[in-house]
Amino acid sequence: MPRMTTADVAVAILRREGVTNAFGLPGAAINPFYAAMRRDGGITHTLARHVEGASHMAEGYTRARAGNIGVCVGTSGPAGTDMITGLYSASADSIPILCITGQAPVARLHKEDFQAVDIASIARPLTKMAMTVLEPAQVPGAFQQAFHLMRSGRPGPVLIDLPFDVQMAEIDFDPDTYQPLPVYKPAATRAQIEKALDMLAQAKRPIIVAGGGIINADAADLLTEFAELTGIPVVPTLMGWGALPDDHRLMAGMAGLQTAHRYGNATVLASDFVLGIGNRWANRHTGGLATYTAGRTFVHVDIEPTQIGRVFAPDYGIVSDAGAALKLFVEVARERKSAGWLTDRTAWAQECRQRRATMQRRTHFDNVPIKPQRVYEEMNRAFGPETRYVSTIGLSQIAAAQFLHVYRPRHWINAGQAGPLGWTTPAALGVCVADPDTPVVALSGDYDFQFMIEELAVGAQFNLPYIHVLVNNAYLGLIRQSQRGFDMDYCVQLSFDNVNAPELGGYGVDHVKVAEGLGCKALRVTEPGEIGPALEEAKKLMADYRVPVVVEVILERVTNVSMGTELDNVVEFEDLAERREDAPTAVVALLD
Ligand SMILES: Cc1ncc(C[n+]2csc(CCOP(=O)(O)OP(=O)(O)O)c2C)c(N)n1
Ligand SMILES: [Mg+2]
Repeated sequence: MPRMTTADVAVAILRREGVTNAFGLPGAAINPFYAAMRRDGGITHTLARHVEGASHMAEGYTRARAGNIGVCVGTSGPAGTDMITGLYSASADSIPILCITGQAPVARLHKEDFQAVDIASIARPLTKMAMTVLEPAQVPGAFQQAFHLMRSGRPGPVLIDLPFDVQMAEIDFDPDTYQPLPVYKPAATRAQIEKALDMLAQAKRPIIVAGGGIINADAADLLTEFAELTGIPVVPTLMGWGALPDDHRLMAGMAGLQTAHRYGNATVLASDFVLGIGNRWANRHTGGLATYTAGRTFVHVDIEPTQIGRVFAPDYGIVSDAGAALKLFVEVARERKSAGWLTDRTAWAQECRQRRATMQRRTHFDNVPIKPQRVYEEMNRAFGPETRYVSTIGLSQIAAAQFLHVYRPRHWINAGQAGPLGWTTPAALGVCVADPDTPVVALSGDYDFQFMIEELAVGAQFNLPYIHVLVNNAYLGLIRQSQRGFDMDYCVQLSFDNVNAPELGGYGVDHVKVAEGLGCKALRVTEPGEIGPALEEAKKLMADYRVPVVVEVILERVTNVSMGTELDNVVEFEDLAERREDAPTAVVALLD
């Protein structure tokens, strides 16, 4: 039996569980683990500039490809606390990441040792398991259990905290006979699916609400097949966006208070039946529940039993992995179709499509300073369906969801529930590591960009090229807009006269200089006609230099973005599209 340090055991298990990449930064308390990674040589390590950045890189890495599990590594004390935001964001969005921290020696944990913090207790509410491993012989089991839990049921993160002496201790372990534990995923029964389809058959105006669980289950194709078989329009949630291509005839638009389409909300309100699959009725999707649920029958399918009924009681709940449920939905629907039992939904689907063709927001503005809507129009022109978008939060992200087009699963990568400012840059880098062959376009407001700007150096050092569209309004824009309710504009200004860059005219930080200082390329545009050429130039720079390329667009300082408190009272602040030229990149042509 091979005898090895538990650090070597941990790395051997990571390898056998399929890990090829890690994001992090070393410190004294995690050096034995780094030594083991070095000895093994099979894990590519990306050195973050901030440990929170490493945790978001791990998230981006997981989110980019089915089956990926991002690993982030840090030392004891502040490294673990820095990664807490990543654990929160990952758990909130059902994303598995494995966070490994060093720790003070076991015998000194209670002595207020240098950088000894009870990280497992801090991480516990945000993880499926958080464990300080006190016995060296428990290390194999801890890692085996970690992978089992991350992949089973509702996916989510795990933290394993390894005291220095535990990492150094030797145990007997045979890597060759190590076997990952079976993964548990509940599956719907045929009787449950038949009952759901019976209920659906009673409906006149049904829709499918497609959540991120479909993406996690890698079941977008099954969703598309089911929608096509039954002819039922699909409303993706923000986490499910891309499960059905935006140009699909059954794509009915997103619904919600912010990241939503006018036609998406109108279709939800017109519906009488909602089949939710792998979704969690997020409050920014539903708005007020009275409006959302009135006059509608709900069937809810989710992998996590306690999610059924959490937000409101559905008429029928099914505990199932989205993929397993959809497989049966397709099977039974196909049988019913050949038996001639399926209701023809053509008229209802056409009605939804008509709404899509008539309820668009205007994007074409020629104003200087630039209006944000125009940026997304130009992005739609410049970036094809293969593009993976990465964004976090703010007016920038809300407008992106309203105006951009997403055609494939995992091509809208967003910290949906937690929305931690600063997430975009490191998450985009994690996506680049996971899939270097697909173009990545990140989108940030100026504040999100400034939060973790140092991570750009990681992209420059490790040659992780992507385009970062930075929409600069010199404001905490979303919070400025929400402060209208308090009749104030307080602590939300990012503008100042930069003594080194008077040409910025009070827009504050010189992002171009900072990005260049970090080893990236950067362009700035101030006129709408310059956006398209700048995006093309960015593609060239990215190919030539293999580093992140920032395209900063100087926006008008105040643009309010459509939002509201109920699905039926989203406030519009701009003219709506009336002619094709008002929304020239809309997928469904505006009816003249
Ligand atoms: C860590 C953190 N703190 C505060 C917030 C609240 N918040 C949400 S959006 C926002 C302003 C974002 O400004 P910016 O990135 O410039 O985007 P804009 O809304 O201007 O497009 C703030 C402060 C948050 N989401 N995360
Ligand atoms: Mg801003």
